[in-house]
Amino acid sequence: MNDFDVVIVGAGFAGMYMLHKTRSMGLSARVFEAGDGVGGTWYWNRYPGARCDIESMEYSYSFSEELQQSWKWTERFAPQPEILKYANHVADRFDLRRDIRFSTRVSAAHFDASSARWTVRTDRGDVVSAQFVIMATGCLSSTNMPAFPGLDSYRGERYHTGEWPHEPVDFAGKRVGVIGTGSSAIQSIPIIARQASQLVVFQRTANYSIPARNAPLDPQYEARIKAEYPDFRARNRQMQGAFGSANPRNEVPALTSTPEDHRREFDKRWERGGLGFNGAFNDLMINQQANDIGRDYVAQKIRGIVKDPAVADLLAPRQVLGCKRICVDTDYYATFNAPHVELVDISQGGIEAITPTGVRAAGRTFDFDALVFATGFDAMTGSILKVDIRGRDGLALKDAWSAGPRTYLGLNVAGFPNLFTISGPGSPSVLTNMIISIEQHVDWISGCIRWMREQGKRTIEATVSAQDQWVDHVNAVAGMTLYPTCNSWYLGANVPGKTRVFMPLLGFPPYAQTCERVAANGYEGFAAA
Ligand code: N01
Repeated sequence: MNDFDVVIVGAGFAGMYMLHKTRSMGLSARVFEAGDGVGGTWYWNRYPGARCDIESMEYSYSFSEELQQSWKWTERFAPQPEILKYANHVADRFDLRRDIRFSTRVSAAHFDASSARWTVRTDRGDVVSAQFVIMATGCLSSTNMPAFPGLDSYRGERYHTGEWPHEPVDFAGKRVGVIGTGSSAIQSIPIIARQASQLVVFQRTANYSIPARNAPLDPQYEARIKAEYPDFRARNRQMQGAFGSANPRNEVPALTSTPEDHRREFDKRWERGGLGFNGAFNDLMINQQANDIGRDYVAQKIRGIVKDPAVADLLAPRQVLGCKRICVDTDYYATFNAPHVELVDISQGGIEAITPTGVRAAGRTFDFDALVFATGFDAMTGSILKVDIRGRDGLALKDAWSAGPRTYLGLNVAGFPNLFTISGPGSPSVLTNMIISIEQHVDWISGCIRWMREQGKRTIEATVSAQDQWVDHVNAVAGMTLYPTCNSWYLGANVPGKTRVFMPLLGFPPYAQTCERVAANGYEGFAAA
């Protein structure tokens, strides 16, 4: 059996930086990656129109000044192929591939208390031992394919946005159905519509989408950022979501502002485009009445774009603005003005069945040449729980999490020594610029391992009481907001049977400070032996 200091599961942005960091500490590491290349979510999500909703100058590693100075983004919001190219560039630049086993999925990780080591098994028969196991499995990497009746009977082409083929898919002249209206659907629908002869979109819940206003990256802006990149990064780390310091939240409540103020601020942000729309007022996520003002603004915008009032009405979201992650699009709403594009409301009956030739829904039957499932992910816990993880006394992680994920700091689970989760549930993760959260976690885990070596400790694990308090804290923070009011994937509500728990923690800066304090106090809340 091969012995390593560290086994890392996944070679997305988290796994790559973790590998780089462990190597720089002189530790031996092995990464296992299910795909045949690096990039994680950007390796799998190759659907038409896939691009990041965080601006390019921010959605990249900050740990290497040489890297951030030398890489050139071409657009304000980077498209998936360019982000994948960047991931490959990083892998080459830091010579990462030699420690990554591609096309290999970790199937099990079991802890042995007597040796204080993990035994890790893969679907290709590898059995390796490691002191530390680090789950760098990504938050949105386990696709959600609902068990629609008749799914397997379908005879046409079938795609899931989260597992898109590597070869381009040609929809020219085809009748296409898209199920779902989340970010993936909203990005791909306008492009599919340009090719397809007929496009039918099945919508269960109308979503909020803000124009991206994507454009070639302004060279002057790029030069300005690069002239002070470390300061720019530092400012962004002070933001709630670790991004967007150039367009911060307007620290004024909507409730005490006038209708003219509302229009001016929302107009400004709608014109600027992107996720900053949600920062128009500081009470949007904590006060329903304030949020209603934002909701009505978006509905009125949709009515201005979509010509058929009945379609515009269907597209106008009802739930709290920002409760589900808002989408960022190019021409999404306008696509429904095309005569060959139809929106079908399935909010009442859902998809009744998939048939051999298409879909039955809303009391009608539809025939398609191709069906696109844009039905999202088993977020945050899906990929972790796919691995048979057993901690002390054979405790299975899926049992420890049977009532929803429980972690301390989103980094470790009581009873699972030396197992770390990068951007795990209970950490800010998906509510932030993921790469910055990843860096913060990797740096913290590395510091912890270094401390253990210095102190001669073999194991570290969260205490049950620290974990209980942390879970209560994450819930209490979410409970002060409107986030828990809708069926979002943040709550696991998109996956039938998944326990409804708000999984990410709001607020990057206080979280990062807490992690620093915990470390400075000798890893407070952890037991090390
Ligand atoms: O997935 P989603 P996504 N019957 O879960 C519908 C990130 N991302 O892949 O809302 C019928 O948002 C579901 O309906 P409902 C980003 O963080 C980022 O689009 O549950 N419909 C919904 O409309 C994003 O939030 C980018 O009622 C069903 C859709 O499928 C996250 O990934 C781009 C159904 C799923 O939407 C997930 O986005 C893309 C059923 N049984 C993704 N089950 C960027 O821009 C589900 N649906 C960086």
